[in-house]
Amino acid sequence: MSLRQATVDAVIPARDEAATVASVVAACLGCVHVREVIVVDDGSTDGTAELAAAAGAKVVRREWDAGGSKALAMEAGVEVSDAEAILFVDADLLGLTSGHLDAICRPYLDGRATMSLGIFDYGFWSPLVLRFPPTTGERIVPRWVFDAVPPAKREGYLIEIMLNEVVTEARLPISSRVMAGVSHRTKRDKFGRREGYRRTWRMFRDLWSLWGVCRKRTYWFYLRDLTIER
Ligand SMILES: Nc1nc2c(ncn2[C@@H]2O[C@H](COP(=O)(O)OP(=O)(O)OP(=O)(O)O)[C@@H](O)[C@H]2O)c(=O)[nH]1
Ligand SMILES: [Mg+2]
Repeated sequence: MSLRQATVDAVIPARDEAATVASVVAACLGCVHVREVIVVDDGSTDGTAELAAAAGAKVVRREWDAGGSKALAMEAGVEVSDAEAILFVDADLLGLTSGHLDAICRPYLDGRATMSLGIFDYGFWSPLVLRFPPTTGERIVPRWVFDAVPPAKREGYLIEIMLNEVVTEARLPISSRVMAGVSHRTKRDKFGRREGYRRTWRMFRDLWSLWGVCRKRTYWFYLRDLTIER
């Protein structure tokens, strides 16, 4: 019996993820804590929305935003949900099972963590990666945490850092674990070598731009308030 009787919806931002979206939706639907699975697509041209709907997700389309944005897709998903907590999951995961998501949700529902995370399986390097500032897309937070990120800071790939900041600045407990066997299709897999590296570089450049914007103490609070679970 969980301490918190919170409703949880899964929100999956997806842009051209036809190869993996159905299996990710299935994993979310199988998570014992998840009520509804919401896929937010903007402008996919590969049938992502149709595959997600066929797999049992509610699909939200943001076709008016030609550029697309992971953060704005997450925002649109939160807006159509009235759940007390949101389990964010990327649509490009390989090897994800419902059990991984159950394990992410549990510390939140037991009241042991305000934010609970799943990290890719990096094998030998996982213990190190678990202690990096997390940029993972797999995390559960109460909706107030998402709402506390100012709209001006809901930008592309930076959103995860902003969620970290809300939780750490409030000195709230965080839980993290390795999702054994889970990886994702990288940008090279999706777009080919050249375009893949270009997009990865752009993402890291955006993340690097936060240097000097985010307070360094946030990372210290993160480490201090972190519990690593199996
Ligand atoms: N709806 C929507 N989803 C997006 C957009 N950009 C990224 N996503 C989704 O957000 C999730 C994470 O995006 P990725 O591009 O895989 O980012 P990443 O995993 O952090 O980066 P890599 O390590 O380079 O793969 C995936 O499910 C994407 O489909 C977007 O513009 N719109
Ligand atoms: Mg990815």
